[in-house]
Amino acid sequence: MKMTLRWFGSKHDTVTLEQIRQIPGCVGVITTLYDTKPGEVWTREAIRAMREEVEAAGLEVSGIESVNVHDDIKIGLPSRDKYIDNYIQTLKNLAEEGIDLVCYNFMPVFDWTRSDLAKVRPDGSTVLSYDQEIINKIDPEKMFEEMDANASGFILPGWEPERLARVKELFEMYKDVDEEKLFNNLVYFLKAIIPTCQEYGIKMAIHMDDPAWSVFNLPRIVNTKENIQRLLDAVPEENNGLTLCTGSLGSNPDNDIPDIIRSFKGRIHFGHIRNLIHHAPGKFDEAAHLSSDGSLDMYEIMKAFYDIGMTGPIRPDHGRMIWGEKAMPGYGLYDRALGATYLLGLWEAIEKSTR
Ligand code: DNO
Repeated sequence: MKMTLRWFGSKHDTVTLEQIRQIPGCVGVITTLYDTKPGEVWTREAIRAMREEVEAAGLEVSGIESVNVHDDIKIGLPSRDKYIDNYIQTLKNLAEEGIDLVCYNFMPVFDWTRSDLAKVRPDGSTVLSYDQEIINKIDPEKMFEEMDANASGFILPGWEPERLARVKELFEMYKDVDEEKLFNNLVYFLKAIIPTCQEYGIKMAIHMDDPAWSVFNLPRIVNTKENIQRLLDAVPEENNGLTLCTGSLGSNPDNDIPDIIRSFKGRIHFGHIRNLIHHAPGKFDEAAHLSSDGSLDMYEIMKAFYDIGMTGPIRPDHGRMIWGEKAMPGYGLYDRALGATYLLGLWEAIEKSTR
């Protein structure tokens, strides 16, 4: 296991590489070219500049989150082949710069969704939170504006403004895409890219749906043990793997996360580790990483990662906003640094007690 932190690049992140370098045990960043749009080819030069900046700070680029997938691929339009070719070229360029892990998602229209980006916890920290009853009252076309208005001026990952302008059109375009079609389009995409991934040694790691159910009646297909298994079976090459996100899967209490981790040994290339508190079905707040602060058992989760021999990167996912920090919701330094240290502590204890 390798401890990493997500970093959005010096132009977009309040957290610096120098700060990340001082989190004990953190060896790399998971980053992206935040200014690129889905469907574009990432140039070697831009990738190299990013890699060199990270390496100059004494860290490595442990993976990309995300190379976003163009909607035409998710919808299955004839133009998808052009965008798949571009995606393949980006993968080759990344591999040639020594980057071999790519996280992506296949959620239509919206990426991760929350009803509140700064819910106040009893200790005065603020967290991301979700309440289906609130979401039900929001006009889906207004969802971008809601998220944007609450983002404290930051561009949220997956909520880039150019999508905002097209939200009506996007809903229209996805009108006939049900779960079956979306699944087939995902398989089509993977079958097209996997030969390149095999040749260049790239691990693709799909992110789970967040939350783990359909939002605004849009189809969602990566959120239970069964549908993940189906996806892994449909494209059985190891390069077709997962970003195991505990917060996304854990939004549905029926998902047994340690069991899911153990079941997909060899296919989990990346881990997002986060805790949350369930209040009622469809209603949860994010929490500190510490098990006792939320509903997930972090010891059991880390133990499962340990037992499958996880060698890939993991990162503390969304942190609370604490100590007066002003940062992108979920992505401040302080609570994620606490999370990294706690998770590394669990790992050390598990390792030493197992030996
Ligand atoms: C939110 C993130 C997601 C994730 C994408 C992966 O904080 O977990 O935006 O990066 O879904 O493509």
